[in-house]
Amino acid sequence: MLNIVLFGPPGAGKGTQSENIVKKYELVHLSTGDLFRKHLGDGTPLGTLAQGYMDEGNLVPDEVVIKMVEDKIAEETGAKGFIFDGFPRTVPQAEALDGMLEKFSYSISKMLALEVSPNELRARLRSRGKTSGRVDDQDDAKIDNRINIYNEETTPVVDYYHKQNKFCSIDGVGSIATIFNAICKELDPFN
Ligand code: B4P
Repeated sequence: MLNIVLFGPPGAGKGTQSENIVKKYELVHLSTGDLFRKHLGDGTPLGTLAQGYMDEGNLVPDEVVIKMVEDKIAEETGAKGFIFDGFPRTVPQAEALDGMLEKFSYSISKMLALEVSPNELRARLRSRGKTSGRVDDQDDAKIDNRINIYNEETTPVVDYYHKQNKFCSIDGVGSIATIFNAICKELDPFN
């Protein structure tokens, strides 16, 4: 079973590359950002709770995110594998993910980290903000807050997977196809 963590700062291309990975490797796409936006669109209490954090570019509390992911994994019986997009974003989330997967005798195969400079991230997010309607993409202060939170709270996750020999860095700048090829080189041996 192929289970991937797709990691990187906001705007690194996690959502973009996930679409291609899901098609090629037939994995279940589990994007915590997409799940929160779905809850928000459906008007659920979880969506309302998450909105306050997301609109400001802050992280939703760990216990809320972890519970949502746990429910989603349990729903997907018979999956060939999972791609975790935007999760884990903290070390407690990474530890919880390992615990959840263990219950099903699954484990993470590889963590792929998309590397993109802060200036490029800002440009991509601002550009998406013109059409996405996402409040968190439309304000420079919120974009900077997301990048700062990534540097402070999310980068320790790199070390977590390094220690397990699962970390792999991918250059996230270039054409979408070139980046996807680099990802496939890492994933094909598992297939
Ligand atoms: P996410 O939905 O995960 O959003 P993201 O980090 O902004 O997006 P991503 O990296 O997927 O960017 P994309 O491919 O779209 O999170 C949103 C919020 O949800 C968080 O701020 C937080 O509040 C909350 N949240 C989510 N998960 C959480 C968790 N685990 N814990 C706590 N809170 C959580 O790419 C961005 C843009 O770049 C697009 O416009 C795309 O077209 C462009 N692009 C992509 N690849 C490119 C390339 N190669 N070249 C040029 N442009 C490219």
